[in-house]
Amino acid sequence: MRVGLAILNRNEEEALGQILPMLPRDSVDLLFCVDGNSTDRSVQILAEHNIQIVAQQSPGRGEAFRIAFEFARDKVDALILFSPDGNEDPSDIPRFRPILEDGAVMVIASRMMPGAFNEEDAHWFRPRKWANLLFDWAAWLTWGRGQTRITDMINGYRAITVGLWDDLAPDGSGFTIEYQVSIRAYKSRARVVEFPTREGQRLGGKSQAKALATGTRFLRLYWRELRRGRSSPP
Ligand SMILES: Nc1nc2c(ncn2[C@@H]2O[C@H](COP(=O)(O)OP(=O)(O)OP(=O)(O)O)[C@@H](O)[C@H]2O)c(=O)[nH]1
Ligand SMILES: [Mg+2]
Repeated sequence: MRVGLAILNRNEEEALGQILPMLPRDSVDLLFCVDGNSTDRSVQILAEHNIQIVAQQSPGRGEAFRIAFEFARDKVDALILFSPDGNEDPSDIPRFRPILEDGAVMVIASRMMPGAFNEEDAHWFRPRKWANLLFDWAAWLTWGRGQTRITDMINGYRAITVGLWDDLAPDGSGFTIEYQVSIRAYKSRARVVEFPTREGQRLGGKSQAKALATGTRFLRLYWRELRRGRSSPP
């Protein structure tokens, strides 16, 4: 099985320099970065590390996912999506392949299952984690009953086969893309497997996910998927 690694980056110059040397390059068959029009030194740093850059014209993570699959579809069988901002542990990258080779069509690094660590676990107030739990349970109760519950439906750190991506045809924008892919995976009863990960702290740079606006978009997406039912694509 050919597995590619797609780095999704927008203005992460501070983290990139630390994270890129830690990538286990030998464990993947293709490595590239979808850059969302960074205005900092990201592109130079990526080039210094010999990483191919695929340009992204319109903004948002949904668009970045679609560009990554378009670029890689005839080169690999599955793509690992990776954010280089310090949240995701590069030493997890080799863990995806054996699970894919075992037949999973989506593999998620979960910050929510037993043995995992969420960046908010160090505090008592965990608004993002609680919102995540709410969205996870709502989707499972609506579409997932009878299937193994996905504990971290919104995490970006995951591998998806090209076949599943095409079946689900996700059109979500921005930060809703992961939730939409996870919901549609339930709808099509796809084989999703998770493993526990440790979420790190952001290494500089700025968050691009505004909590309230993102939460509202998640609610809208949930409603849209509910109205859509189980049509094809799901
Ligand atoms: N290619 C591309 N990458 C993006 C875009 N928007 C965000 N990203 C990247 O996606 C990753 C996740 O975005 P973040 O802003 O860190 O969102 P988050 O992880 O929910 O928030 P933090 O807790 O602040 O880390 C980062 O590596 C960003 O650089 C975009 O429009 N295009
Ligand atoms: Mg982040």
